[in-house]
Amino acid sequence: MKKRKADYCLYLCTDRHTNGKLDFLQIIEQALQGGCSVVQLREKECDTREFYQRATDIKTVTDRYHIPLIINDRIDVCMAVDADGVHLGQEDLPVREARKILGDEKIIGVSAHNIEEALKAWKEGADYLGVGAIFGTKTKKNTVDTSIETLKEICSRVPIPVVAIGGISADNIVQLKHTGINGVAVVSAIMTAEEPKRAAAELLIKVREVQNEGI
Ligand code: 3NM
Repeated sequence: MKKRKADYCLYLCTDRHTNGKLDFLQIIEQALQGGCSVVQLREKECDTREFYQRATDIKTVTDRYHIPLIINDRIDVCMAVDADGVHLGQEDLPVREARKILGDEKIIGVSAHNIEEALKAWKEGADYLGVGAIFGTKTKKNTVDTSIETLKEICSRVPIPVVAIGGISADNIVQLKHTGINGVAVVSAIMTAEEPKRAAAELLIKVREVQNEGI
């Protein structure tokens, strides 16, 4: 991976709630075989040691596929396992402070729900934005609805990659045509799929279709 560069077309955020048939690392591996281009380890319910262990385990898989690993919220865990970067929410450390700790080599992504948050994150040095929730989602509570119009405006005014998130499935990606996004981030569409590899491959086809028609 070139310094702080990544392909954001199909961004997998992990979740513990899976299809119950495959184990966590099997799902990640299948998702990568299906074409996921970035993985974010997202853990909300475990202690630091377990988070660290899961990060170590998942990194052995992402490294094998040469896919960037992003750690949600936890700068310390990112540094401990030498992941490729972190993803920060609006309640986490500001980008400038995170950059001081992480240095110039690591990717910093930020969740933004409106144009002000997006511009601020970009100006402070974020490498990409996650913008949502675009569609209804059962995966995360207390999301902020973000319209496709807002998504489009953010893409036109912020010169860093933008990834749409929230309720995205192979059926609704088409609605993101002409918004200017660089990719989509999904949790349940892959983590709870019967066949994660096939699910990822189908999502990727849809993303490519949209890209070809002016994403
Ligand atoms: N962040 P699914 S929505 C992790 O709006 C996350 O910032 C969101 O899960 C935001 O693809 C979300 O299953 C969950 O809908 C997305």
